[in-house]
Amino acid sequence: DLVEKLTKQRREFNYVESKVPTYTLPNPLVTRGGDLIRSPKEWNERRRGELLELFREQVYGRRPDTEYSLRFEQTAETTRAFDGAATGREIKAIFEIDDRTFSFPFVVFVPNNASGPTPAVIHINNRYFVPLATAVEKPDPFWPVETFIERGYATASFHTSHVDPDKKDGYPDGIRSFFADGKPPEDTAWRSLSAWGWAASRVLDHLQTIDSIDASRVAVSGHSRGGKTSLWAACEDERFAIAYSNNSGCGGAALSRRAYGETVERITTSFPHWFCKPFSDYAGRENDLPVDQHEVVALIAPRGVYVASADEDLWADPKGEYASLVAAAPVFGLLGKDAIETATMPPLGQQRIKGQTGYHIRAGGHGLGELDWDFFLDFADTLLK
Ligand code: GTR
Repeated sequence: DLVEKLTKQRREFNYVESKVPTYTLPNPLVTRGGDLIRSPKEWNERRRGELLELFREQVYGRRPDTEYSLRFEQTAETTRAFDGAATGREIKAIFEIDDRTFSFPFVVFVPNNASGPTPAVIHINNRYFVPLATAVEKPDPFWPVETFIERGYATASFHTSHVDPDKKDGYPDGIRSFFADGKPPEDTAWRSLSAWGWAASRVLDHLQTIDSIDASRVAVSGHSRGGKTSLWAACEDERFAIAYSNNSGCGGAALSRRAYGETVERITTSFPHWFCKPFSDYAGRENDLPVDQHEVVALIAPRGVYVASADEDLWADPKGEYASLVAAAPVFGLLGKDAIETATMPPLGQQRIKGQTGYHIRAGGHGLGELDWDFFLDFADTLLK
């Protein structure tokens, strides 16, 4: 079966549930000093900031506070996309620090016939850039623009590597190096995942200038490394109303302590540019992490979080992805919101939604397609419409 096959392929990784180590998750509602958080006020004033700092220092790195200017330049437009249903624009985000500039392109679509400002989804595309012309001509299940429009959503997307190249030695060409004026990154400085999430926030800056979009109803989404990014983007930027994390696995929704499928050791070795240096120190000793990934979900509370898995994508640990969503429920509860608390996963191909959180596990392998989007938009409808 699948577990046997995968175990043979990747002998050093665990795919057997009974071999998951025993662990205790850190309680998101207990401070580092051991105090129990009892009110929304205490959460906001004492715990949320502390947790955010822990993730910056230990996992994703700290963003720079260097001042920059940002302007948006339109490079292409079509007002009649999809038989007149949408207007599409290609935009260049141009950053300036002193006399240096950096830019990345993104594409935005807004429905033409909406009765008022619409919600929107910003999709972090880790695979490729979809220029305006391609988006109009060729349906793409990875970013199904027409589906968004039909369902009354505006949408925008950019390609991660245009912001920070997705490779070990890509630093000199990315936004991080631009901010550091070419100096090498400090151990606890931001890495690519955080840089991509930051870029999603800059796209949101642009959406805030569009009258036909309601910027208080914007979701951020991503698949796999993009799904790790969408979660962290929503932790760092509280303007995002929902984070959708698809097949995000290790360093995304999956609990690090389960060490099932991809591990901290493997991910920090294969992708040293994704996480800040301290995260790699937890290789093989996940139990020592002061945080775990359920607390990323908790940091997004009381806003919406949607997690999706695929049953053959064991590398991403579907059980661990679901478990972190459930383990964050007490924080939603403290903040007066409902969230999924059921310990057992929903049946294959069925969606579970409760209040601010939603989940599905689809049949098949690692990927993002129409079914995932349909389920996600059903969830988004409950919170944004
Ligand atoms: C894999 C990586 C995963 C996931 C995936 C992807 O190689 O191990 O963590 O990010 O790539 O982004 O598709």
